[in-house]
Amino acid sequence: MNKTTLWTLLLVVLVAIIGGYMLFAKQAAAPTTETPVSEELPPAGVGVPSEDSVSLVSYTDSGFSPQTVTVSVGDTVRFTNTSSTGMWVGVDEHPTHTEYDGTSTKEHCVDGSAIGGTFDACRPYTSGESYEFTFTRAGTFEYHNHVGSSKTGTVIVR
Ligand SMILES: [Cu+2]
Repeated sequence: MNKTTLWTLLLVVLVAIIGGYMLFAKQAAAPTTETPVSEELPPAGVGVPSEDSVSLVSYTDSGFSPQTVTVSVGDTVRFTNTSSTGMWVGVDEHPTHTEYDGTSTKEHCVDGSAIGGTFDACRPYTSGESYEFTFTRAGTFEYHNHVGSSKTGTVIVR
């Protein structure tokens, strides 16, 4: 083996090493360009916080449960009738329902819903129906079932 053959062999080995390295580097670099895409996928849980601002109250034959809920201004309370009777959620005082905004049932109930955003369902909800109200003012609001006024509850808005 002469000197020229040795140098040629060395050059071939060197080219093979560099070529192999470049090929490997290209493959190794590929996943890093795809990583940001997979990190953009998780926002699947983004809808969870808005679901947290809805408090659930169920109305059974023994009354409202839980009896007292505490929420923040802007939060919604969903009252679901799971009883065998009607559920007309209305802010105290029975029967006028004035303690949320000063207006009475005769003033704010029009065709089965409250105008002006007061805390009054304005009609009996049947079993399985839900009445939702979003509290826009702070305070302690006692309420009752207008068609079964011995059943009461309290919403504290902070
Ligand atoms: Cu009432």
